[in-house]
Amino acid sequence: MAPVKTRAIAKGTGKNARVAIVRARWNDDVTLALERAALERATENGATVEVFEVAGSFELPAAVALLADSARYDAIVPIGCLIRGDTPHFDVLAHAIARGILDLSVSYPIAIPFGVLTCDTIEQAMARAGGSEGNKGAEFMDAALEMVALRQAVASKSRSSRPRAKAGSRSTR
Ligand code: DLZ
Repeated sequence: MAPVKTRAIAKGTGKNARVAIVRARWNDDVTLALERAALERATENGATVEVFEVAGSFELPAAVALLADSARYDAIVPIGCLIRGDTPHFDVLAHAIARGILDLSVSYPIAIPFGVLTCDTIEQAMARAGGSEGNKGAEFMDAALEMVALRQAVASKSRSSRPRAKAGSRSTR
């Protein structure tokens, strides 16, 4: 039998998803443009969105954890932009933030994409925030909504494959 291929997301799958965007203010021009595209994509898909701000990308994992603990959201999209400077600061931050967000994404039952641009120059960042390379903010939101859809698909498959209790039988739990 031919294998069945299923893509997790179809247009509109994010309908009714509750989404938080948390944006770092460092490199404001870039992060505001990313936020705009993410917001647009979420509303196009019927999600409801709340937007939060933090100072810099380093604060993003802590903010995501706080929002995740509230249990109010199906997806939390952190948005930041790191630009390489003259010191090793960029590498330290980039690795710590990526690790922090990865750990959260596998610890909470919530969609948490990696929404931080790591660029050598501001020009590279602007190119990815609505310039020649598109707007990664929309892609971050697509990734989040796709994970929400995947979670919903897995939950409904588990429900439908669970054996039903016989009438009159009592649960042992
Ligand atoms: C300090 C700093 C530097 C040098 N560069 C950036 C950057 O390119 N992008 C960014 O989002 N944040 C930067 N920050 C700020 C840190 O993320 C953080 O806000 C501060 O170290 C305070 O914790």
